[in-house]
Amino acid sequence: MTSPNGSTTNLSADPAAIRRSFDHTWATLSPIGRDRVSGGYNRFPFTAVDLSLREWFTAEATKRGLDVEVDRNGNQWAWWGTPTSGAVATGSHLDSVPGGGAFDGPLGVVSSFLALDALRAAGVTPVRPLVIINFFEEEGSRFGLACLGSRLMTGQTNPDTARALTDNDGISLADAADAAGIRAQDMGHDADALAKIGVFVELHVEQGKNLVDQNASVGVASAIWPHGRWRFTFTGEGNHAGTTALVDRRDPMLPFATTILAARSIAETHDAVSTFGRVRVDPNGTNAIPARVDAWLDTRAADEASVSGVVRDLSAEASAAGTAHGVEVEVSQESWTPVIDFHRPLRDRLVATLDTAGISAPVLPTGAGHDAGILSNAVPTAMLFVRNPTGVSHSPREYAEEVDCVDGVIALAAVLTDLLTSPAETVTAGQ
Ligand code: HGY
Ligand code: MN
Ligand code: MN
Repeated sequence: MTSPNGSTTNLSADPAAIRRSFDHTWATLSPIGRDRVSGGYNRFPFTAVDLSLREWFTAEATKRGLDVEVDRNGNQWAWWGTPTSGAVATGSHLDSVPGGGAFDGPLGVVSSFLALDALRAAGVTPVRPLVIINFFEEEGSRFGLACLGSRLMTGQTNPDTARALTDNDGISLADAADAAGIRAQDMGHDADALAKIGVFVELHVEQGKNLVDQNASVGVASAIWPHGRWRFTFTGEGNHAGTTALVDRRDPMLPFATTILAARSIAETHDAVSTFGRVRVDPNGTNAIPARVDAWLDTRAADEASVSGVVRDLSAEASAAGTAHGVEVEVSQESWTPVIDFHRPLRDRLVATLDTAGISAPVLPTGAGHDAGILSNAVPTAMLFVRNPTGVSHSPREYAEEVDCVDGVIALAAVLTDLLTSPAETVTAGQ
């Protein structure tokens, strides 16, 4: 294979060997955090499951002779070569949404280790180090803010705000991190860590069906849709479900019900998607009219104006419904990610490298957020997608065909080979 820079590398990846190694590696990871009944995954940061995931990551790295370190924010780094500036970084995350699928995140981490194996089998001699990163709390499932590990590292989240984030049991990130051995007081912008990264490439299962529609096993990301999370709080009056006349009620569930239905119709008008997937009812008793309802809106669209339009119109609708029922409504933004356009020269380089390797990879946008998107504010980043036959994600039904996963490893290995054997100026500038 001849890379765009003209260096030839016989990345004679052996699909059968990769498949065997994939099966073995996947089998060691799969049981961790898996619900025996639903088959879904509950992998949340700074929990016993997370500790097992971190131990798995360290074991995979150690058996490959990689040096593992944990950065000030709790992200794990596995180094092939001496940590210096301008390294080629890859990896993804191991945490999940509640009841999530097996591939979202872990496919990128497993593929990174196997791509490293393929490079070594092909005798690739890197001119710079490779590092595999496991970012923590990418899903924001425990503390409510997605891509927390990469946001902290790049300074996109105030560390004091982050440390005060709490989970459903009221445990703060600071306390959970300290209990897990990560010094919460050290969390924050990590210029030293960022300086070590010349370029970051993340492989991820596609969360959609573009690759199915284009009959391709691997794709390259062009952009991430702007998206965010808003908390809608409906405050009424708790009371007895059996003795309170309808006219005397200030039931927050009613304006919330109006708001859920409006979220769908308003999303349609703005050509967006909106979801209320998480609700907290206080006191959540069958025979008690709720005092308060907290609900989280996740809304996304191809452009930022559409997302803002959804939030603006839905907030107005929620307030009007609240007034009609004597319920106070408060809307607060909890996270926001502007549109991410991936580094064009690097993206085109990946497409060219894959083409040279005989892999025709379409370029496609995604509505899903990723650490690569957050990091793109600080270093050139790119993403590879692996075909998802059903497009389903954030569900136990999420899966990818093994043959496509092997293609993903081969594609990642080809891309890493090019980036690891190219002159520095072509990598850090992504030229
Ligand atoms: O929510 C997302 O888009 C990502 O899976 N964290
Ligand atoms: Mn996800
Ligand atoms: Mn993910």
